Amino acid sequence: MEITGNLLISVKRDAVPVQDIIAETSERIRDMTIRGAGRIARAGADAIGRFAETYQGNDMEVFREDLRAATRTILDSRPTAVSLWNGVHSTIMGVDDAASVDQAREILMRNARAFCERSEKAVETIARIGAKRIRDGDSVMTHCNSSAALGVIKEAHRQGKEFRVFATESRPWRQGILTVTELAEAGVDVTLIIDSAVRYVMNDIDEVFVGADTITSHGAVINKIGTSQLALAAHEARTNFFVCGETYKFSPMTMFGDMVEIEERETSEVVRPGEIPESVKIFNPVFDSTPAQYIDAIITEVGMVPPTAVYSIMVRQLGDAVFYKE
Ligand code: RI2
Repeated sequence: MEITGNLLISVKRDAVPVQDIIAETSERIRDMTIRGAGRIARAGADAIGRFAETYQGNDMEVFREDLRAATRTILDSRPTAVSLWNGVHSTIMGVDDAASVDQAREILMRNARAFCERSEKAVETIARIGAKRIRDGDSVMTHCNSSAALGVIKEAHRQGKEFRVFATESRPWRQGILTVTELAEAGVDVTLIIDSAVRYVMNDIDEVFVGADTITSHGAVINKIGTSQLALAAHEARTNFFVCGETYKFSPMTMFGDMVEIEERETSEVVRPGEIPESVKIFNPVFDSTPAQYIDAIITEVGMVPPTAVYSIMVRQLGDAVFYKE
């Protein structure tokens, strides 16, 4: 088995469907057909589960090698959201102890299902906790398209609260279009603004709710590019700034000094071909980091916590795995 670019290619035997599952999921995550940190985590876990379910062969050594390659392919699809890493790693947990391919298959399928269920439940819990912070008459701002943040807004609306939402366009992918469509369809009073209107509008905003791709051990939040600008503007306007993030968005690697890789995407996402002189360089980072001091609270499925609490929650969840290994 070898990895060529992003495609899993078998060099040992005839093509089997497991390769299609992994290659297809990886490609759909990479080209953003599947996007959003929670969704890509569930898609990654699910792909590994389906890989196991349809795997043919009984040689444990070959299976381990194929699983390693499949895992690497999924993880290489997008680099920033640690949710993908956590989703995949909680799926493969315990598989090293399996004595046979059948046993490994069972573990992987069970873990994948458990992760997806845990993830969906976490988003629902966050919605119920966060909705308490929206009051009648409030103006709320959100950025990009976060299922956790939109869950909060939709839950408050479902509870009959009357409020309005300002949603940023979120260039270059314009996920704000998805957000306003989703909220309008749910019956929420929603206004689309361009990204550079954030500070102008912020004075009228009561709460900001954004999602998270990765949360570091010191409470910084990595989320869609522009998030830190919302946080700065909110801080200056004394507006509450809330991050909605499931605990599988906490990055264990950051406890041991690793930096979060910020994904840079194609320049073609920013300008059309021929629109600007060829000599102009384009820089397209798609995430940024918001320091803990600009965040009022992180709304997780284990409660609404200050960013400084992230480290202790991670330690509790990781247990013995917390000891540093090279
Ligand atoms: P949920 C998205 O990334 C956005 O940055 C969003 O805030 C974050 O994932 C979390 O999304 P992208 O895939 O998990 O649009 O809350 O690059 O859905």
